[in-house]
Amino acid sequence: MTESPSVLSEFKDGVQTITLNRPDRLNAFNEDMHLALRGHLAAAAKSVETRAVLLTGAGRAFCAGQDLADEQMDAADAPPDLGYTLETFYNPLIRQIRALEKPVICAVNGVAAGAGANIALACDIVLAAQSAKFIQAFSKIGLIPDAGGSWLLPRLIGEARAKALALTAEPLQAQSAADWGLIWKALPDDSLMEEAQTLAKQLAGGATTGLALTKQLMQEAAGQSLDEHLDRERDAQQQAGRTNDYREGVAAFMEKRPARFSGT
Ligand code: LHQ
Repeated sequence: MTESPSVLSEFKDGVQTITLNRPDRLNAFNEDMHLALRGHLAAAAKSVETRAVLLTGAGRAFCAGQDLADEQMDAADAPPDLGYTLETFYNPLIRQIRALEKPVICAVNGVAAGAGANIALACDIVLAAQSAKFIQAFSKIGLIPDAGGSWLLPRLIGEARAKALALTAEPLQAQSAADWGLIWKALPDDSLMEEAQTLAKQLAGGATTGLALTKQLMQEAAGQSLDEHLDRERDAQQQAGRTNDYREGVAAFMEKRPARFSGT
């Protein structure tokens, strides 16, 4: 019997769908899964045909975070170096998602716990099944919210809610996550994937450079003054204005027809 790959990847309609695939472990991360995901994201970043990425999980969970049964996590003898694990695997992954010059949509199909929750939140647009929940599980095992969680959470939902979620590890239902502004939408379970694919396809047909610059600008904004940021907007708009897609967008508007963006 050949072992199934820990991450699946499929291309259709300009969208690279990447599926975490260790369902027996609720798609918890081990080294193999990290390396596979990194490879698929790098390929998606490089491919001219890929103009949007859709990340989801196989089975009943999105991702339960770090695989706590992995030998690297064994705290029985000498304490493991979790800083090394973050530096080597999680931090590059979060940076890779944020730097990808294409929209990354996350379809949270079930529970997202620990680093699994924060990997989802690092994506550009997060949709979740109504039955899904987000759990900052770290405090239950004596850890801190990683994979960008302690940075993202207070920015997305404010310090009061962020601290309470992280300190209590209380599960947050998808609908509340949407109501709080932690994610974009909670959707009925049976329509999640269809809606996520429709959205991904729509973005894959968009003006790719403009979308990438929009993502970058919003991510940078938190660390800049308005004055600095106005300069960044000027430069980005200058770049967007030089694309074929800008020309096509204006022509389509004038001709009262849908734009056919090429992504160039
Ligand atoms: C798992 C896991 C899992 C292994 C479920 N590992 N097997 C940490 C350290 C180092 C550096 C990097 O950063 C991190 C970040 C982290 O992510 S730390 C946080 C790790 N995650 C958690 O603490 C979550 C642990 N899991 C849970 O709390 C529950 O499984 C949730 C709430 C996700 C789901 O609960 P249930 O729906 O009741 O499912 P279950 O608990 O029965 O799990 C099903 C199976 O999956 C079970 O295995 P079994 O052989 O009994 O069927 C679990 O052991 C396994 N599993 N999460 N992270």
